[in-house]
Amino acid sequence: MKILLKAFRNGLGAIIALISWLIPVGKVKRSEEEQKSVDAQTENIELYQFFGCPFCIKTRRAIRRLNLKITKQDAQDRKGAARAELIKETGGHQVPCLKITENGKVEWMHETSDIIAYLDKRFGQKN
Ligand SMILES: N[C@@H](CCC(=O)N[C@@H](CS)C(=O)NCC(=O)O)C(=O)O
Repeated sequence: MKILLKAFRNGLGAIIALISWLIPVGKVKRSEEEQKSVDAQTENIELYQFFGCPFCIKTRRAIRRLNLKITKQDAQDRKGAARAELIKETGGHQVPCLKITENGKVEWMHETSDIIAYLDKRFGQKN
């Protein structure tokens, strides 16, 4: 029964992910120079996530809209290093979780709305 529920949840998640991927997003446009600066900043940001989690899909969509190259880490794989790191550093496996490394300090940010607000504030179009 547990396996069936898991398969259903994963299947549904994959369908939602596919639909979200198919629906176009209006991407933020930047000059080449601005994009390079943003790309350099996002080298220090990673998203710990599950592929089919609706909150993660929403976060990935915001990342696409903001035209950000943020590395995604698969925190679903129970044997994976990303999940182990997330549990070790945050005490749990809630996703999405944004890892921000700045000036040698690491911040782990939970909550979809907080993550999107942070990315919008930092990388959104200011006009
Ligand atoms: N309030 C959170 C909810 C996130 C959430 O429920 N994520 C689920 C996956 S869809 C999760 O991390 N479950 C595992 C856990 O809570 O440890 C948000 O908006 O980001």
